[in-house]
Amino acid sequence: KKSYDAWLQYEPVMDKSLSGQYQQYARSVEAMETSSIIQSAKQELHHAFTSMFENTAGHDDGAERCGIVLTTVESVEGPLKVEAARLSRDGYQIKSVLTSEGPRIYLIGMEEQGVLYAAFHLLRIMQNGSLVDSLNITENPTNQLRMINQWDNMDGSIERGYAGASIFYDKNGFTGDLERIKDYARLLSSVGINGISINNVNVHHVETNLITESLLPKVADVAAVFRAYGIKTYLSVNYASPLQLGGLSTADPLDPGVRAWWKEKTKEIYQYIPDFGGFVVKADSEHRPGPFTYNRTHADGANMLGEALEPFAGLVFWRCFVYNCLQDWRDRSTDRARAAYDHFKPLDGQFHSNVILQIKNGPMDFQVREAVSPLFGAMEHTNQMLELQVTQEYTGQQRHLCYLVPQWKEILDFDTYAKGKGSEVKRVVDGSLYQPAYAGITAVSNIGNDYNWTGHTLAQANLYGYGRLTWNPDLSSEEITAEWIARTFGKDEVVHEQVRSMLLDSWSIYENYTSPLGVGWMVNPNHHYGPNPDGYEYSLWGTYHFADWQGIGVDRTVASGTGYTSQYLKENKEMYESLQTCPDELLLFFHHVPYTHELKSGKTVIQHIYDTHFAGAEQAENLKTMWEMLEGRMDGERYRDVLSRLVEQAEHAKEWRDIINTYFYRKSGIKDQQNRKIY
Ligand code: BDP
Repeated sequence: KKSYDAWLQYEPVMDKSLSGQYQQYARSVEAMETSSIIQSAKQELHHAFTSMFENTAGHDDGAERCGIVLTTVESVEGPLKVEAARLSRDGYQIKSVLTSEGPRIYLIGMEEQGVLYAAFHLLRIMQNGSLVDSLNITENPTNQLRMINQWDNMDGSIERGYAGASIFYDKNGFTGDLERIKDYARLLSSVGINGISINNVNVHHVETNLITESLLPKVADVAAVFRAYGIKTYLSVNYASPLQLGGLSTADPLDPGVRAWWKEKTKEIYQYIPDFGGFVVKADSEHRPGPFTYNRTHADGANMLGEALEPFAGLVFWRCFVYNCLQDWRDRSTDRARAAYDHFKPLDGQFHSNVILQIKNGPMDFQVREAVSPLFGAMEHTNQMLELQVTQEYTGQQRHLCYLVPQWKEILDFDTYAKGKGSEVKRVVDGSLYQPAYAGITAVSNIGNDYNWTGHTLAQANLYGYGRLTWNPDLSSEEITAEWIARTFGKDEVVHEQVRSMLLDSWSIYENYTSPLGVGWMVNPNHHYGPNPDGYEYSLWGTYHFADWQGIGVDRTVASGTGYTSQYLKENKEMYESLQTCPDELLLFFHHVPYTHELKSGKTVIQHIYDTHFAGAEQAENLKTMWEMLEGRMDGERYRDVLSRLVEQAEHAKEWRDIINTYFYRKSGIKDQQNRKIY
């Protein structure tokens, strides 16, 4: 099925002259090395060429001394070698060369994974129908760690998963379907992902056993599949493992017995998986155990694991999503948005060199709109990693179209001013600002065992775009979108134009009919789908918007609120602190204002709410109409799948519109200037 192949569609090349040119190369694929990664590259090329050309491509190594040559810098000779020496670890070159024996394309990787990336890149060029006879490409990834986090549970469910069950687990064991996992590895590797953690950050009783001899052989099988695609395997671990698995009476990170236990355990893991990546840890958050139980800091906890992993060059991803979810907001002296910074900033410089702090993009929780976490750039002596959410928990759960690349671009381009102007988040996490030992980007995956991976077929674009941005955060939303459409749907210009504008507008459309002006939430408790102005499981007092009859918003200023703005550096602090300079879209994130407060747009807050909600519901309806114009321009399966979701979205957008508008009308008593229907 086309939806299963996602963006790895290798359509027959119809253009005779292009096809002729490609086949000159495709008829022989020669590899200078044998290794599982190089095999994967060859396999992918072979698979692609078989479906692109009528005459199956030749595949005999060395049969003809022309065609495509796969090689690492080490094995390449002459001038090619000298030039390739500028590559970084995962970098590669693609070079078309006319030799005495005929034309050749060299795919040269600094290491093997670079060769694989080069193969995927060459195929991308061919999918796009571009010429390949004078290629001269050098690519180095901007980010060193380009990760994905599965939130899969061993019972087969996926925390915040909206695309079926897990492809890894079922009934508290492994599915054993390594073919499916391999196809996932192909998708990930094709966009440059090089690390994956394969279980939920909430590590329950069963998953705690993943690091025991009963399950490690299975983890090793999965790791072998990913290894062949240049992807390292990581596990989320339970901080309290020494209690559950080791029979110890404590998990105190300073207890010698506990430390010895983790060292032994880690050694054991590496016996099964010699290139194991390391641990992801959620501690002291939402009922997970952690070092606070023992009056220890998060540096104590993380460093204990860091030391255990160090002999094997493993890493610890220690999550900064630490807050007191039981906090009662009658006490306004604390603010959830402050929590990560308050906990971690004082620990700067205390973390082991292989510990990386994994920081969610915002200080709250993956809302449709929130401020960027002030922790970025605030810890000069600590490895930092950005955590995004590809799975659409608060952004429509893959039932609504919400293309997140434009949101991620804003986050990456946000200037922290940590070292003056030009200290964007992307420069913090690519390591260029402070030169930390490790840095990068990670994200929660949006895939499951649905035949199209992501439930909503167009949500494939989020996974694609995420990967591309981790490779190169300077790619524009437009470039990424155009690539994805061409690779997924081919060259039809009408499809291209419609899908492009649908995707690029979808985030703002979703924002329009959901929670306004950065206030966030307003969703149903627990599952977080659909409108509920006061719902949220961790707040007994309505969600965090403090709406009453006079006004709305969270006062996070130093002057009169929680003081959260003080966590930013001067430029941003001043911008957010003042009502005059705080951007409209984050107004209610930073300020509590009367409904009649006038925005920079000239509208009052209440009128803005009404207008955006009416507009958003109309825009959602329009997405459906736009898609309907594509009937007959693609396979029926993908057409119908997307259509059915857009129908649902249009309906639910109206529900959002009515519930939100009515809520604020009843609170404020202020009428819509245009007298539209509010219930
Ligand atoms: C929230 C999710 C929750 C996750 C948590 C986390 O609602 O399911 O466990 O984040 O990131 O967004 O740990």
